Amino acid sequence: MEKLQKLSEALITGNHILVRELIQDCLDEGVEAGRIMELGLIAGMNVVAEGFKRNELFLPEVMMAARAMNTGLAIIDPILRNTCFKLRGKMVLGTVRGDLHDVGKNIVSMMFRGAGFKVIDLGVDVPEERFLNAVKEHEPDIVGLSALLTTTMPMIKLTIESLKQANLREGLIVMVGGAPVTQEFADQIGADGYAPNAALAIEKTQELMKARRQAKM
Ligand code: B1M
Repeated sequence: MEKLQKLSEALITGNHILVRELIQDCLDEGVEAGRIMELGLIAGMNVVAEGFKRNELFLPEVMMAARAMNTGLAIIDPILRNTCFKLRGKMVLGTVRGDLHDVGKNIVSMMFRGAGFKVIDLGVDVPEERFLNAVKEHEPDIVGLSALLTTTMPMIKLTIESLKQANLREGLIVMVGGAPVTQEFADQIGADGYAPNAALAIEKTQELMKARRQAKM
């Protein structure tokens, strides 16, 4: 528990080398990867997000913290990936056009993988055409759209409209999320599901997939 606290602190100060070392220490001591992520990495990133909101932290500090977060996620990801073997579904995921935030999207990606989904992660600043091409190529069950800026939220709507225009929307589950996204917005733009965090996104997706299967019977 003390190590997880230190890990949070290392993340908040953007010390990615210490983050790597502390994660390794925790793993060596047998701390579960999910706990390292929740109580060390996500807990630290939440403090950073709150500090930025209150003007106590500034962009360079936030960028260093985000780099430390992504260093940590890269270590935890392969471990969580190996915890589940049954393929539950396939998801094409990305942060929409104009938006470079990837910490939350990376957590969603990792947790879905850990829950047994194959995730095709398109990265950040993903234009509509790339989502369309990925849907054609991979034929996923789910498309996941993440946005962190109020100015890029409309890109979620445009991506859904592009899917419709290309006749690719039917049969797909579109999940949306990101700090400014709400259930109300999701309803307005015709998404199937919204979740405020990665764990609830998995729950909601599974609920929607179950409802689809039952509707087909
Ligand atoms: Co930016 N930024 N940022 N930023 N940044 C915000 C979003 C902001 C709210 C900060 C603020 O002013 N209070 C603000 C947006 C304001 C607005 O739109 N109204 C903002 C701004 C303004 C900007 C810039 C414009 C700043 C500038 O340049 N002047 C710029 C934009 C760049 C661009 O994208 N074009 C910018 C840049 C950056 C950094 C590069 C410094 C860095 C990003 C680094 C990176 O991602 N690699 C950064 C960061 C880190 C933040 C804050 C501080 C933290 C975001 C984060 O990582 N949160 C953020 C403040 C905040 O959110 N309170 C802020 C932690 C993460 C775990 O949470 O991403 O919400 P989150 O993900 C959660 C859920 O939302 C959900 O699950 C995740 C995990 O549980 N979720 C989904 C996410 N996607 C989902 C998808 C789903 C389901 C759930 O289904 C598919």
